[in-house]
Amino acid sequence: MADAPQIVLTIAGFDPSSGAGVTADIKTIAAHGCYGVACITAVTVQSTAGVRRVESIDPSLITDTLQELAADMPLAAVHIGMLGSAKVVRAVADFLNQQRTRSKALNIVLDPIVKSSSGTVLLDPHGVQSLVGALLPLADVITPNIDEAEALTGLKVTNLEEMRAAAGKLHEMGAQAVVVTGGHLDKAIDLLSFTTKKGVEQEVFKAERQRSNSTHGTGCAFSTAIACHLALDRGLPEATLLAKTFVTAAIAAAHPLGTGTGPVNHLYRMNQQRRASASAPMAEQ
Ligand code: PXL
Repeated sequence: MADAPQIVLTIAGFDPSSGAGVTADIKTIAAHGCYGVACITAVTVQSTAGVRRVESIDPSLITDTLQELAADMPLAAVHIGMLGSAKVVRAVADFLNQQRTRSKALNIVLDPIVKSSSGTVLLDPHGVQSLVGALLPLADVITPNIDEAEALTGLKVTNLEEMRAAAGKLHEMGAQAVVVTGGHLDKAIDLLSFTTKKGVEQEVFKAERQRSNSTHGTGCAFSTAIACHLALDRGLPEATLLAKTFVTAAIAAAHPLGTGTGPVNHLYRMNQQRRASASAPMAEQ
């Protein structure tokens, strides 16, 4: 029998269009050969056309779900997406503190989601404060886009120099490693910044910006892919590079779905495999 897959838990909101949120994350996790489990933090009413409504989940339901899963399966990595409120942030932080005392090996990736791309608030200001105080120091890596880097630091972030400064401030605030994603800039620049014994090291990842209307869920796909690579024992620079490659390919292979910003194609590798097996000669009976 093949080796058991690494288990990756995503703690995130539900987007019924499956471009972002837990259902999208499960696709990303499956695409990386891991087994995905999920804890829903909020339910949204949305489509590719935008977010219409957001309802939080009772924090005690979240705590019970997390305890149930962690008691049942060894978690190799946890991905944290939309949280919604300070109460939910605290429930997740309490769970992760408890898990970290049990297993130092748990990889934690925090995507500090504050707003949807259409501007709906997905974490209130009190929640942002709690996230900075309780979750940011627990995470192995946080993956803010430039708007989130601005919201967390209070700094203006519009170019690579300002991304470097924001990452530096996030380290001062307690972040061990940061990837600031700048997909909206002219060049799609991501900055990985991490602390070593020698001090802060920074690596820049550049790609041509893709002109595409299928970018719904890029942040979730990127941060979840990093969680999968860490679960598979890859280092952070390699995980970042591979996650960026995954998202670029998922945008390029996306089908135009919906009337608004379409979802990326998380499962593009399945189509590649299907095409490859369709063109392979049949085995002789
Ligand atoms: O893309 C950010 C995001 C994450 N998670 C959920 C969302 C959104 C954006 O709308 O709805 C559940």
